[in-house]
Amino acid sequence: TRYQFPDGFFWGAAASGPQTEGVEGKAHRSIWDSWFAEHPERFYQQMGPQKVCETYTKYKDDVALMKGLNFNSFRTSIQWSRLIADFETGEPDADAVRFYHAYLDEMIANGIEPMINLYHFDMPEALQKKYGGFESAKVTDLFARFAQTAFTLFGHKVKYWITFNEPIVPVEGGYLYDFHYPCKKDGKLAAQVAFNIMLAHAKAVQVYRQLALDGEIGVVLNLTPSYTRNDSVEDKKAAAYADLLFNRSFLDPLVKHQFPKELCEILVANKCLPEVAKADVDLITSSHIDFLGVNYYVPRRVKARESAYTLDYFTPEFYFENYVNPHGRFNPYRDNNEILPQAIYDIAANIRDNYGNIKWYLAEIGIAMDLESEGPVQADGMIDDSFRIGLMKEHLIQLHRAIADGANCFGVHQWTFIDNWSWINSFKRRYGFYRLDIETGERHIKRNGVWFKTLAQTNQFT
Ligand code: BGP
Repeated sequence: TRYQFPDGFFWGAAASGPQTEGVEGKAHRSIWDSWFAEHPERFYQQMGPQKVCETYTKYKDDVALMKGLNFNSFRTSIQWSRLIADFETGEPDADAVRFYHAYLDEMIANGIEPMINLYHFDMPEALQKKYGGFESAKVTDLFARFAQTAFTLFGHKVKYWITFNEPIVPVEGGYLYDFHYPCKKDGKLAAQVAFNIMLAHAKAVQVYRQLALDGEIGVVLNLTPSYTRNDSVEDKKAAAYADLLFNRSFLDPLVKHQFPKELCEILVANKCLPEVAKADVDLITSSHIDFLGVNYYVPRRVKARESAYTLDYFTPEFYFENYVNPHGRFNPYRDNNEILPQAIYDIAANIRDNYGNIKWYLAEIGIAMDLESEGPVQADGMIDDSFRIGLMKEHLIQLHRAIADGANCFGVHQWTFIDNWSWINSFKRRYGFYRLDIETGERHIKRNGVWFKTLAQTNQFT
C-alpha cells in the first residue's frame, strides 16, 4: 500500500534551545544550568546542558543537514535566558539577537519553515530565585514582555509561534514529582503554577494579536491517551480522571475555552484550588489559538485504585493507579515503554470530535532507544535503527487513516533532529535522525534519517 499525505504537509523535526544550543554566548542561566551546577549527580553520567550539540556555533552546517533530509519545517525554541538581557524590561541581548536572526535566516533561505517555541521547560534562574518562577503571577507579565520582544524582533520572518511545549511537564516534574527543579511536591502549588502558565500563554497570545503580525500562534501539548484493563465502570472512571488531570486540564481551557467543572471540583475537594482573579480566568478562556501541536510517545495504562494512596499531598494518582499492560507490546530498547500506534488515531479522533477539529500537527513523535550509540551499527558505520523506521511507519499509517477519516492534521515532526541532551536523562536515550558523537561533536546519519529523506521529498511511503 502507498500512503500519500496531503499537499504541503509539514515534515521535519522538533528540538529545543536548551537541549541543543550550548551555553556559549548566553547572557543568563536557566534553572537547568543552575540545577546542574548545584547537583550534577542528578543527571545521567553527570552530563548537563553545558556541552550539547552546540547549535550556537554549528547552526549553518546543521541547517544544511536539515535540507539534506528534505525538511520543509523545523521547530526549536528561543531561550528566554539567552534572548533577554533585562527580564524586567524585556530588553534583548545583542548577541542573542544576532544569533537567532542568523539561525532563522539560514532556515528560511533553505526552504525550511521555522516554528518557534518560547518556553521549553527553561525558566531563567533569576526569575525562579526571585519570584518562584510561575508560582508568581508577576512572572506571567515578564513572560509576556519576553514574548513581545521575540515577536517584535522575529515576527516578520517567523510565521508559526508556539507559547509553551508540554506545559504540564514542568508542573508535574517540578511540583508533583521531582524530576524538574524546584522539586517541591506540593499539589496546591502545582495547580497555581499550571494556572499561571495558562495565564502567561494567554498574555503572550494577546500581545501577538495586538501586534497584528502575519502569522499564527499555538501551543504544544502532550496528549497521552489513557487505556484501561477492561470495560468495568471503575476502570473507565480511572481513565476519565487521568484524561481530565493530564490532558483536559490544559486542552479544555486553551482550545474549548472552559475549565472543566470536574477539575475544579477535584481541586476544591483536595484543597488545591489556586487563588485566581476572575479577569485572569476570562483572559485565558477568551484567548484563542490558531493551531495545536501534539506530542505523543507512549500510552498511559490506568486501573481503578486498588492499594491505598500513601503520599501526604495531592497528585493525580489519588484517582487511579498506573499499571503495566501484561499483553502490551514493548520497545525492546527501552524498558516499560509500551508501543501503541493506535493511540495516534485515538488522539486525532478526539481532537476531531471533541475539540472542533482544530488544525493540528504531530509536533513530536519519538522512538526512544536507550544507549543506542552503543547499539547495532552496520558495516558502513551507520546506526541501524530500522526498528525505528518500522515503528514510525506503523504510527504514520494510523495518522494516515485518521486524516482519511477527517483529522485536520498538517504535519509531522520527529523528536529529534540530532541526538540531543535530554534533561536528567542526558544522552542516555537517543532519538535523532543523526547520531551525535559526544566526544567529537560529529553528526552521522542513521538508517531512519535516510528513510525519512525520501518520505519528506515524496510526501508518501509504502
Ligand atoms: C518531550 C520533551 C522533549 C524531549 C522528549 C524526550 O517530553 O518535549 O524536550 O526531552 O520528551 O524526552 P526523554 O529524553 O526524557 O525521553
